[in-house]
Formats: sequence, C-alpha cells, structure tokens
Amino acid sequence: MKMHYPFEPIPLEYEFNGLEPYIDERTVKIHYENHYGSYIAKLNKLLEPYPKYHNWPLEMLITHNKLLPCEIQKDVYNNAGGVYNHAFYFSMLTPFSPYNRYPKGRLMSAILKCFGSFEEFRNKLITESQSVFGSGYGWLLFEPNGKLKINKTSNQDTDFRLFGEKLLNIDVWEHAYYLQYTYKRKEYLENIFNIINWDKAEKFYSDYLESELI
Ligand code: MN3
Repeated sequence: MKMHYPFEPIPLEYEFNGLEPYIDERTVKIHYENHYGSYIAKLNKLLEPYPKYHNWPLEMLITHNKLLPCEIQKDVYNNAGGVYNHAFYFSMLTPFSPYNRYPKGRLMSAILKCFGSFEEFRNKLITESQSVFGSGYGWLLFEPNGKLKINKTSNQDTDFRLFGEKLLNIDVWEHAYYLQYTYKRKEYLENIFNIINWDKAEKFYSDYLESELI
C-alpha cells in the first residue's frame, strides 16, 4: 500500500453482502463506509494543513511518526494505523468458496510444520485474537526465515517490525462483529475462517520465499 495523501479507501473485491452469512451486509457496510471511511477522512483532515507530508506513504506516517509536528503525531499515528489495518483486513476476506477453505501449497506446508495441523493453527489464531484486551487485531505473520508466527496488537497499532511479512489480520474491535454476534467474539472468529482469502495469503508467502530463495 504505497498510497499517500489524499488517502482513499481500497475498493472492496466483493459486495457488502458477499461475506454472508459469516459477516452480515450491515456490519460490512458500516465497517467499511463509516469506520474505515472515518479513519481516512480524519487522516486527510489532519494532514491537509501540512503539504510537506502529502507525499509520505501511509507506512511512513506510522514508522516515522516522530518526525511529524508534535501536535498531529498521535492522531496521525492512530488514524494512519486505522487506514492501514482496515485496508489489509478487508483485502484478506473473500466470499465463501468450498475451494478456498484452506491455504494450499507452501503456506499449508509451513502451517503443518509450525503448528502440527490446520486445526491446531486455527485454534491458536482464534485464541490469540480472542484474548486481545479491548480492541485490536490478531495476526498471522512470518519471520525472515519463513517461520510462521501468531501475534496480536492493540487499538490501531501495526507491528512494523514485521512489516512486509504479514499474511493476515483479523479485526476484533467490537464494531467488526457486535451487530451480528453481540459479545460472542469467539463465534465471529470461528466463522471468519470460512471467508479468509487463503489464495492471497498463499501468494504473499510463496512470493516472499521465491524472492528470498529459501
Ligand atoms: Mn475495524
């Protein structure tokens, strides 16, 4: 995502009702238009009076946040994180297909190697995401040697130490599921496994391995 000011939402690769029954139309629409949309609007508004930063890519607003004027640092950090995390989240979901229930190829091999079974991996990612205190994200990442790692972040933090090595994030802010699942975060997490874009995650992983010749 090498975007810069003025930021725009990434187009959704599915309809608002495309993730049903696992995430309902209303939740996706409000999440995309109002929550994600509001991070974008706020970020643009914050940066508007500062043309010096209009060519900064999104990632840089987060990684080099301390170089920004003090009065906008914190708000830019939070809103740029919100834009980044949501773009990634929405891009890693896809309508249910019986042919996309698991990753294939090298990512699946790595999952089996690191976690023993897909079921074990699934349980670990659900447990880690469920245990986010308050709001945040669960992540599937990989280290430079290709080893998979499950992690979690708070609020709109993004683990940029691992930037470029991310495969998946799961939004566990209440707005991501509360309309449909109320307090049942675990049920949302179990269901989201039906609509993860494993083809895309597989491609990120394979492309990385190819580039590194691991
Ligand atoms: Mn969200």
